[in-house]
Amino acid sequence: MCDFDFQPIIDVIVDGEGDDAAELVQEALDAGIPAADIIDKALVVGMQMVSDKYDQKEYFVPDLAASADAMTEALDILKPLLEQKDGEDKGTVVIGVVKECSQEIGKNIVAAMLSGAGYKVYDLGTNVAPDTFISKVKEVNADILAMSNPMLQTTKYMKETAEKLEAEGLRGKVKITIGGASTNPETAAQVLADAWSKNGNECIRVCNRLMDDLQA
Ligand code: B12
Repeated sequence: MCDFDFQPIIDVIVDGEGDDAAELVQEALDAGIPAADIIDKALVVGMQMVSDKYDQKEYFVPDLAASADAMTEALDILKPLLEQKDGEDKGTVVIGVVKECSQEIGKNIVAAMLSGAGYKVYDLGTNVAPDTFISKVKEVNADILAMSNPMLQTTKYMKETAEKLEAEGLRGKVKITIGGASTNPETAAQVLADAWSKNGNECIRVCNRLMDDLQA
């Protein structure tokens, strides 16, 4: 099973061929490949190649959009599998992409994986203003606020949100975790978040640790 050839899936993501992506992903599932492996070893790899081509000015925004559409078609098949719960109720997470950003694929993966890991997830979508994050956190009594930040220029909104949470007196009750292409572990400190993770699997481990901290 580990010698499964992910290259055809990588290629259709790079070429932005959605129908083919959906078909090949279904074939991988039928061959017994776990959804998380298809994401990590094919979809994310393909998207990184797309990103490199964009950096090298070989691809432009319409190419990014075509690859993103292909990825979305593939994820439509995988999401229900990621979301299958293991029965536990681990905590409540509010998640969204920060203000002025509409890039949501990474956030969608993380939201689905957290849901599958037993978290109750409220997904606010994209372009979420700091006040919108705060009202949802209050409304659902969230344990964790998870912000996705694909673009460097929107980093400031995570800090603004953390400061507003502090001003509401909620900082002791609500942990903040962040991620996205334009973040790293240092960004977490910079925007007053408690944690950063690279991907959905790490985010699950981080949220489990944050829940332990809250309950300590
Ligand atoms: C596809 C794409 C788009 C698509 C998005 C479609 C969609 N429906 O989401 C479209 C075409 C719309 C787009 C538009 C733009 N994009 Co764009 N885009 C990308 C690209 C190539 C891939 C993003 C992606 O989906 N990756 C696949 C997913 C699975 O990976 P991911 O997002 O990184 O998510 C993973 C982790 O980061 C993490 N994660 C993500 N969120 C969270 C949240 C939490 C809480 C945690 C813990 C973890 C986590 O887990 C995920 C799963 O592993 C990236 C390059 C890149 N390296 O990411 C550029 C990129 C993000 N885009 C970029 C830019 C510049 C733009 C535009 C400004 C281009 C333009 N001139 O118009 C616009 C901005 C539009 C806007 N205001 O939002 C830049 C940002 C640069 C910067 N440093 O600020 C990047 C980095 C490209 C580059 N190399 O320069 N883009």
